[in-house]
Amino acid sequence: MLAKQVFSSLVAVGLCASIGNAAMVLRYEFEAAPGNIVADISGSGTAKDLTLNNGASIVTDVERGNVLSLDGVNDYGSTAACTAGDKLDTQNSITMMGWINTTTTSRDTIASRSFGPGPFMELNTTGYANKATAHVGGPGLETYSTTSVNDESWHHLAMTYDASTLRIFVDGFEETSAPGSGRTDASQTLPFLVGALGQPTISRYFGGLIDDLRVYNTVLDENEIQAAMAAEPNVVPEPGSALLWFGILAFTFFIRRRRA
Ligand SMILES: [Ca+2]
Ligand SMILES: [Ca+2]
Repeated sequence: MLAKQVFSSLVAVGLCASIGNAAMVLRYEFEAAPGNIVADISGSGTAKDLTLNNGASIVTDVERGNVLSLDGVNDYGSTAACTAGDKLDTQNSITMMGWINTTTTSRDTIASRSFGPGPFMELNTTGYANKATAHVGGPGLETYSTTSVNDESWHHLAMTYDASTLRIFVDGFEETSAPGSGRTDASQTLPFLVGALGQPTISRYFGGLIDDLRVYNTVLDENEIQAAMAAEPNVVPEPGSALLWFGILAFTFFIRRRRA
């Protein structure tokens, strides 16, 4: 009986893990002890850990626990070079999201997969009045938030692109979109960057704090984005998995009551 219960528990855990991580291909929570390497805790494929460069550091924030701190001068994080067909070669669907806290008034990139052909999220004051920008380089699309997000408080930014529409979400709500077509990017081998824009020259260094940065290889809708951002820092159930866990716990309780 005990073996059967253990097996059932393992199946449940495995089911949750696969559902919770099915679409997430990259995640940095910045909770590990300070150091130069930030673990990719997405649980998807080969981990793409992030190397912190030029003084980028992990600091403790009263609201969000450990977060990434960048100086806006030359700090950034980078993965190893990507390869065509790897888990970040998202091609026709992508969601990028993360929390930011900044007062920057320059054009700062929050996260990017290369320059030119790649997708990126940034704060953009070059003609867009402190608005956030979502960009996908394959079809050359951009769309901008209507809310300013450089007010020194935490904001959640998300961008999605499904090969037809680019959308930007601020604090869980869609603000603008732009129509387009084609891949998110040309297949390329440049690293994924946090806090800067990539090749040919690394630039647009972000000044401020970043937390819980994620990339999905599918498009999340507004409800799923809100579910992801609503979770407590450090204890973040993925969309769908929290409900599944509740169901499993309720079922286990029901069975135990019947046997008692
Ligand atoms: Ca964190
Ligand atoms: Ca520095």
